[in-house]
Amino acid sequence: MSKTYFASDFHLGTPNYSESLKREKKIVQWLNQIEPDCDSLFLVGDVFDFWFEYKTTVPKYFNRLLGKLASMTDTGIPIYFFKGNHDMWTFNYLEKEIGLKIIDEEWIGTIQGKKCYIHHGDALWKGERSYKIIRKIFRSKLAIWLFGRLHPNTGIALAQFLSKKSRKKSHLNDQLDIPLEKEYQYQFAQDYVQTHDVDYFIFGHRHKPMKIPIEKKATLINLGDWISHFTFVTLEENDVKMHTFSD
Ligand SMILES: [Mn+2]
Repeated sequence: MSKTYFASDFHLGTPNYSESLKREKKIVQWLNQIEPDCDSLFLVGDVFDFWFEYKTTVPKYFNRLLGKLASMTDTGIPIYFFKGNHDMWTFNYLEKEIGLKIIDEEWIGTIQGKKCYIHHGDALWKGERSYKIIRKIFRSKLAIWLFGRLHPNTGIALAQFLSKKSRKKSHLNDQLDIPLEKEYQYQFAQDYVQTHDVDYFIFGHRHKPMKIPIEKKATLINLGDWISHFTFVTLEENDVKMHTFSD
């Protein structure tokens, strides 16, 4: 029986080379394990802690993962790569060279008979207004063009500095143990089901594994992360299951 697999928030590149490499090898091990019964794979954002494609070069590293993904798409397995807030600057390398299907925002469709709404999970809720503006600027052609003018050594160093800074800040402001009613993804999903028919909301971004029933018989899923949880989700035979990978 074939399954659809979901995971997110590998954040490869952080906190340092050796830790990231360890995680990358673990992810490849997981991919080797799921490949035989994987009918499609959804990587729901923040695969990389930083990614930027220059016209003639891409960040070095991550070759084990990219090679594995390329070999999977070569055998015909569709792999969806959602832009996260850390790795939105992909322009066509991952499509052309690795064979990934790049998703800018949400993906809405039916998988194994279930209606799914899939998104990285940032900037969904109507209250996230100031963040949405910053996000728009980051994704703008002008910002991308300007960043592309920087020498990669400068640009990537700057990006790593900013990423570290934002992580420190978000750990203070964005606690994982906030009550469910205050979770933006939960608020968004509860609103959305009032007017749309959805079985599963599947998000990343919060690094907080969740599988929570919400109104109208829908379920909210957060994929967790591969920094401390090593969680993934399968959709199979009308059922959604959360798993923890152990090597
Ligand atoms: Mn994120």
